[in-house]
Amino acid sequence: MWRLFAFLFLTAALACASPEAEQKVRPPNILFILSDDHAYQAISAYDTSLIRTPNIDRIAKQGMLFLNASVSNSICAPSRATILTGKHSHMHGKIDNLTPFDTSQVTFPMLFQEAGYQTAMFGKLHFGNSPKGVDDFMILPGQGHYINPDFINKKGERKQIEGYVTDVITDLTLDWLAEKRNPDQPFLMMYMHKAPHRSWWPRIDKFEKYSKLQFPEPANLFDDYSERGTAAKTAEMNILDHMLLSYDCKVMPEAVKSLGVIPDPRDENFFKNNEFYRTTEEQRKGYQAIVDSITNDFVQQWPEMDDQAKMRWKHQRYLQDYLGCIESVDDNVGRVLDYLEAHGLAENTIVIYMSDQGFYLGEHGWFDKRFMYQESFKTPLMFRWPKEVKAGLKSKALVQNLDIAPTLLAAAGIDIPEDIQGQSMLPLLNGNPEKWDRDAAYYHYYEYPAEHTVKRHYGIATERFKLIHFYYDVDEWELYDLQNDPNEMHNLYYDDAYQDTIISLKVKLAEVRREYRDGPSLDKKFLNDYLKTLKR
Ligand code: SGN
Ligand code: CA
Repeated sequence: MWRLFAFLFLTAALACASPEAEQKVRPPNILFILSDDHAYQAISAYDTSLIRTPNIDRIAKQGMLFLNASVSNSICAPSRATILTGKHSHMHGKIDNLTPFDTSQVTFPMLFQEAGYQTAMFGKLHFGNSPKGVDDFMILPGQGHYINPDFINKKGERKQIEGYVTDVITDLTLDWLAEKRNPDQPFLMMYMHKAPHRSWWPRIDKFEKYSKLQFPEPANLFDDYSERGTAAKTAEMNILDHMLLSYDCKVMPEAVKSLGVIPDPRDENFFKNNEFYRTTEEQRKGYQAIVDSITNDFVQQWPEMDDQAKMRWKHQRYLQDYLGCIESVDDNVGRVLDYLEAHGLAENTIVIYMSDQGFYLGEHGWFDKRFMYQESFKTPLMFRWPKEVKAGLKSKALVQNLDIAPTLLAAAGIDIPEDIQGQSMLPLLNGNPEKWDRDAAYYHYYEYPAEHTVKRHYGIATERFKLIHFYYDVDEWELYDLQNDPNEMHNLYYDDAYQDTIISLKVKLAEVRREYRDGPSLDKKFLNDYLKTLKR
């Protein structure tokens, strides 16, 4: 509370001083934009081969683009808990999507609220409980829906809003900025999209447009996992084998059955389980016409296709819907950026765009995330603050989602709690990269046994190498040389030429686990086993 008084006092005092002086000390506003499962391969600031995202790119061009940002656990709710607390999963306890988030913990919006910020959150949180530290919120229940979504407000009421989820979340955000924002207070806006999460339903016009487009394939679409361990071989996220024809690819279930394909329950209940049942009559007509044309194409082509052609057909269908969702995200980000500009707010508002993790768009033959391999370990991240950060910067630093909270707190001049494990990225943003000392990013994934069957693993990534240990029902190590093998196709763990590298990486891994207090490294048995692996 004292901070609020200090801030109000300062503002009042400065009202008598020059406008420049006020500009100088006024804490920045924060617009934190989070998307769900947005692969960096689908942002043109990173990669122009799949889609143009001119609005998201604006943030990068006018600020700093992080080329090696990663998450500490590549799955939705754990990553969000890490963003909000600045801690690794084992410290905040939300190790997977199922464990409830312990709301007695401090999250950064609470600290902003206490410091005198006006705070709000709109969109997907996915904690199973309501956010703390926000004056206003409208959140999607659980994963939420794309079409005519329901929202939960601060009073706990549930309200359905007609429209497409990405547009609706943006409308709520813009309405709040226009009608509820108090110009005498700085604001923290958490603007959090559901898109482009599975099952990838674009708005009707984008669905139509993208269903007619074709996209390039990644070099390793047909990865057979022969040079990697058990985990990659047993994961159930292969586009050919595990992507569903109705639920995901939007072929009418009768057509799937008529061709003798055994339907998954999610396919059988296409209408009940999917977004279709939420449409108004008019929306239904629009979607149905496109679903019918997809179904016709399927019926004509599928019987003649071999497995390779089926993989290609499903991959195209997948990208069409996924990228159609992204175009709406980009348009809507543009609406909010325009609002900031039109209202003189752009200069002193920090805008962050990131995803809760990356995603496979066919690399290794996959969709989904979870693995520590590049496409899901890395996440898009860009940061704009015209008043303090130069335009057009790029950083290769090994920043992680746990650095968001301390960075924003530092930027706002709010004390960073001592138990936060992330580091402020301000030195990088201010052009002092020598003050950034992380040389290995730590990762730990837990959600197994579970959907997609990605085995538990932890590891470290340096600028050049990645060392991963899969455990629980296996005990396997993998090493990748990111310079010589950027697509991570060859596990080098058993290669004699890399044994010294492995030892130094294992020492680093033990150090990092100790520093972050990740349980087993402090355990005697673990240390003994660990020393044995060094002597292997
Ligand atoms: C759902 C999806 C999964 C996805 C998880 C986690 N299946 O369960 O494919 O991995 O969410 O996603 S679905 O049949 O319900 O679409 S996360 O972003 O929430 O972590
Ligand atoms: Ca996600």
